[in-house]
Amino acid sequence: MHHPVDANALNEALDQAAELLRPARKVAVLTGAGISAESGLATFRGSNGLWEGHRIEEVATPEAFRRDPVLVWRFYHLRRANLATVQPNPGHHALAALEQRLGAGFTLVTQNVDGLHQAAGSKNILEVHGAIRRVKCSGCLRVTDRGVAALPEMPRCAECDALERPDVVWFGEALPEAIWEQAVKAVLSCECFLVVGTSAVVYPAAGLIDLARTGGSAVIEVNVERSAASAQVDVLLLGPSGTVLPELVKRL
Ligand code: BJW
Ligand code: ZN
Repeated sequence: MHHPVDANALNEALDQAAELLRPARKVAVLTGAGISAESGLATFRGSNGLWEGHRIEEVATPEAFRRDPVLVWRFYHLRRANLATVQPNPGHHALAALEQRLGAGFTLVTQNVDGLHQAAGSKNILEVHGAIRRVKCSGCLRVTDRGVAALPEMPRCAECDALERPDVVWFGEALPEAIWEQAVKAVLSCECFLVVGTSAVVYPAAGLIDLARTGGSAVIEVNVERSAASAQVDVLLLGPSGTVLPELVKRL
């Protein structure tokens, strides 16, 4: 881990990444669960990725919710309660600082539903998988922001009494169209694309990496290990985003 050769390799990669990022006036970022790991939130596919023995593909689907809404809600109640206890980490803050530097040229596309980018002060955020602080009525589709306050075990809509669900995107569901379109536009027009803390296996979000390349952007990845995207990036920064991102922004 702390072998000097590794430290040197990361240092050199950080210099290369800074060279790509420094001249860019349009920058897009894609974040995944890894950026929130250092805030204490479990990732989906890591060693702590199972919840009570269930894989995410078994609880984050409309079928699972129809079959066993109590189970699915239990999973989300726990994660909502957990959110009340965690804070953004230096990785989130570094991205907020990068936005300060770039202004309107900066777009943050996040797969995360945890709201920690907002808490760190990022502004131009596209939440392509929804937000866990919001619930959506499964009947009339009304969306309400509930923050992280405790909810009834099975929350029901105040308007139509149908069962409410978390306003997140489950497997097999479409991403919010307008938000997705903005993400595609930002990624196609950016000069530098930063991919942080994602296994890059869930589509269509992972497809943004290909799209960035198609649009001619440089791609920088930050991850503690190689991901499905690593073979196609220009610079891979192997390390925790909470230390790597502040280092990168410092070098600009
Ligand atoms: C660190 C770190 C540190 C750790 N520092 N790094 C076959 C091929 C292609 C696609 C499909 C297919 N079969 C099915 C599909 C479609 C499916 C899909 O992609 N499945 C694949 C798994 C195969 N996709 C969908 O269903 C999507 N919808 C869709 O396709 O709709 C089509 C449609 C069109 C029109 C009408 C109707 C339908 C929807 C996908 C929704 C995903 N939802 C979830 C749950 C959200 C709610 C919730 O949070 O509960 O989103 S699943 C889960 O995975 C969550 C995440 O956003 C997403 C991505 O995970 P992420 O963020 O990458 O996390 P991990 O855990 O995988 O990785 C963490 C990474 O961090 C690791 O690499 C670590 O190394 C790293 N890390 N610590 C830096 N300190
Ligand atoms: Zn309703």
